[in-house]
Amino acid sequence: MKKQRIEVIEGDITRINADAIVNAANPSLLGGGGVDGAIHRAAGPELLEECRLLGGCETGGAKITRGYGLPAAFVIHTVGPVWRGGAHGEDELLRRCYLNSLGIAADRRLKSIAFPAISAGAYGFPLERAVGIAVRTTREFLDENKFPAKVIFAPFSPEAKSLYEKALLSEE
Ligand code: AR6
Repeated sequence: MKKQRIEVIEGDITRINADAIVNAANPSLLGGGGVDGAIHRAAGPELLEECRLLGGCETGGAKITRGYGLPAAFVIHTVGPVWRGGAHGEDELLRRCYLNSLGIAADRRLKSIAFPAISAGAYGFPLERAVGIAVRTTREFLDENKFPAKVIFAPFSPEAKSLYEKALLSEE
């Protein structure tokens, strides 16, 4: 049951045809590099216009906009923690990114949502640890919620893909 609700699709998250894709944003919500830059480029300038109205977002929080030029109808913008060695609440803040993003998807009764590896790029969170938190938190949430029906993890490299697959196997 649970397994079918989680899928791993390697590649550019902006191409994924889910109800929502998650953006690994920064507190300004006004764009940046990495997956944030790719999402804004693919969505077009209207996304930035809507983001300007949101007034930023705290670390661990999440806010939703429309997807504009993306195949996804919505973008859920979340702000991961900057890695500062692991003793500054980074794990819990990353967990909140997943819970808050999934919570928005559940409130809206979205069927599918795709996540990049939040914080594991420019923000320096160790990838394997980030993937473990992503998988554990998502599993917990899906155990208690009907929506979203499907969660897609979108690793951006073969190495990242195998880390998701390993985490999904080891926690069954
Ligand atoms: N599709 C899927 N994953 C991607 C894509 C893509 N198109 N591009 C990169 N990744 P990062 P962060 C992966 O740096 O660490 C921005 O400037 C990437 O390989 O995008 O949360 C924001 O504005 C990595 O595994 O996000 C913030 O300032 C993962 O996405 C800051 O970076 C996250 O890398 C946020 O840093």
